[in-house]
Amino acid sequence: AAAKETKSLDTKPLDYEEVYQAIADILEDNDYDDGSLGPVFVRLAWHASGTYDVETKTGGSNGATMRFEPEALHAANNGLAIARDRLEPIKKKFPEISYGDLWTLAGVCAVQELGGPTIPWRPGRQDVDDGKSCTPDGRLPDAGQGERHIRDIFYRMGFDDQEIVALAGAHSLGRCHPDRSGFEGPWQEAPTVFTNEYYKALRDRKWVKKTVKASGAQQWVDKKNPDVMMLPAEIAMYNDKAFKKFFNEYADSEEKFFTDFSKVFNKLLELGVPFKGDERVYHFKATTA
Ligand code: DDH
Repeated sequence: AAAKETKSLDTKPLDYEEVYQAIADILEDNDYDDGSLGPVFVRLAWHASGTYDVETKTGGSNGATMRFEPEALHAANNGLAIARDRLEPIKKKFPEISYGDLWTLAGVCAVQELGGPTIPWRPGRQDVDDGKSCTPDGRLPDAGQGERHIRDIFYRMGFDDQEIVALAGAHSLGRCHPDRSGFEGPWQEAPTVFTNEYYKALRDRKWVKKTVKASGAQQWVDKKNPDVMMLPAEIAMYNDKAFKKFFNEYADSEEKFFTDFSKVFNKLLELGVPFKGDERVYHFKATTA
């Protein structure tokens, strides 16, 4: 009995505030892309979660199946090994956290630290030990396709038109890499600051077609600043009447975008997670605020 007592006194519950802080501490890296790992962490959290299928209740961030083949090799996940590897020292430091919790927490941390809204987050994802529950390829959106495909993909996850458009605003962060997706460039000039500039760019700029030299992929670029880009799927979405209404709402109001993004990103990261219901919901405080 004495030994048992000592053990329970020694085991400190995992402090997710500490994990959040540890992730915040590694975001800045002047040798990587635009100086921050934040965008690729957000993409990792999204691709881990966006495999969910409401009908079969398969996929999602529970399990962290992207660690295994074949999911690790799906073309949509090109480049995400970088994000997974960069989070490995944090997993070593806090071994009790599941990879599913760590990756989604990294997405939350990155959005907040780069100036975005507070995203409620709770732990509860359990890892699996092999790739048996990897989802089939093709569950994530194909940027070369149009609005019908995008609706098919996101309705399958359980999102509606407004939520699809709110989620797309994550492209306020980061860039496309020719060796990962074939596309090239950021969506606006400040890819490490979370704002509604993505929506303003779609609404206000003149977009012209361009072929990426390195890959042959077709994308759209800002006529005035051809370093800035949009994906074929995004121009197609913007030209859809029902989607356009929401794009313009978010271009008009960053406040509305932040409120809606917080809800929908939380929903995305929780798809298919078997919460017990008594988990504490965290609202982490951004260290940069
Ligand atoms: Fe995305 N995204 N995404 N995206 N995404 C890419 C990069 C990033 C689509 C295609 C691409 C979301 C939705 C869509 C982020 C977050 C989110 C790239 C470039 C392509 C292509 C990858 C590369 O070359 O490195 C398409 C299509 C859609 C769609 O909605 C139709 C969503 C929902 C999110 C989210 O997080 C909620 C982020 C962040 C990046 C930047 C990554 C980086 O390394 O930088």
